[in-house]
Amino acid sequence: AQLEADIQLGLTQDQFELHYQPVMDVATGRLRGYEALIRWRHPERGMVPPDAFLPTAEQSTLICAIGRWTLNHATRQLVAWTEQDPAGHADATMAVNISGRHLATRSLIDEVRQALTDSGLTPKRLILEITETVLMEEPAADAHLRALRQIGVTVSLDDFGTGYTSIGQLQKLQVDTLKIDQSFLHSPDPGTAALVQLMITAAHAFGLDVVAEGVENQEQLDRLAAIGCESAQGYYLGRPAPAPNVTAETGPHA
Ligand code: G
Ligand code: G
Ligand code: MN
Ligand code: NA
Repeated sequence: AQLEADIQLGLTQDQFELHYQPVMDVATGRLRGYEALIRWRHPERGMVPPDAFLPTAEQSTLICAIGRWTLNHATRQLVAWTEQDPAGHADATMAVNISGRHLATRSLIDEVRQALTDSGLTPKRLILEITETVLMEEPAADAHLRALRQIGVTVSLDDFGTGYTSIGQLQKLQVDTLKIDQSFLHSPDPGTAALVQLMITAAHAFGLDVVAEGVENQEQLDRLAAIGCESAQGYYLGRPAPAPNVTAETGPHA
């Protein structure tokens, strides 16, 4: 309860901030967009990572307040970058993580519409990341994602491969993009490469784009290029960073 009260206070006192991690085009090395990742700059505890407060926030409607805050800030930030550097950001996207509890609320649809109107961002440049588990377990997910896609926003299936979605189900889900979980790039098991190849082939067959997560070196990037994965994200391509340090030129640095 103390943590909940602290989060509530943090929201009113503007203690949260977003860090942005670039998503790069594998074939060209160019910027495709960013994922917004929340951080809590706590007055006494310093920078608090999301794993330390999101589980508590998810136990109440606090997670919806955090979600609204993130949507509003991330959309405005992308529009600001686009105004500063139109050439580098013309079609750049902004991905925002949406929790299951927030997706379950019908009001999310109006909140997304409002964030788009307030920021002036083109709907398709906003990507909502939904985890595979939420999509399978939240009864309202399908209908709400359908309504969100009707607005024109892009939906991405996050952490793919860690849950129980079968490849065949991809065909019926309300998603545009698949994010392959970073565990697949980091596995020492040689069979994993074939599995990644299979996921990418299936995703393409169903008309989905693919983002590989957790790229930490050039070999991983080369392998993704060879199997036709269009986008990649990871420390090798750029770490999550606060807004002032992000530019369209963010690129590989070993
Ligand atoms: O950097 P990393 O530690 O940022 O993120 C850890 C986890 O927190 C990830 O699973 C990510 O999806 C989640 N996360 C980060 N920011 C947000 C956010 O704004 N909302 C939600 N619901 N999850 C987030
Ligand atoms: O939303 P999602 O669960 O995908 O959150 C992404 C998480 O992965 C964040 O915590 C982010 O900081 C982290 N991350 C991003 N790139 C890398 C990477 O290359 N390696 C590792 N180990 N973690 C990463
Ligand atoms: Mn994510
Ligand atoms: Na993920």
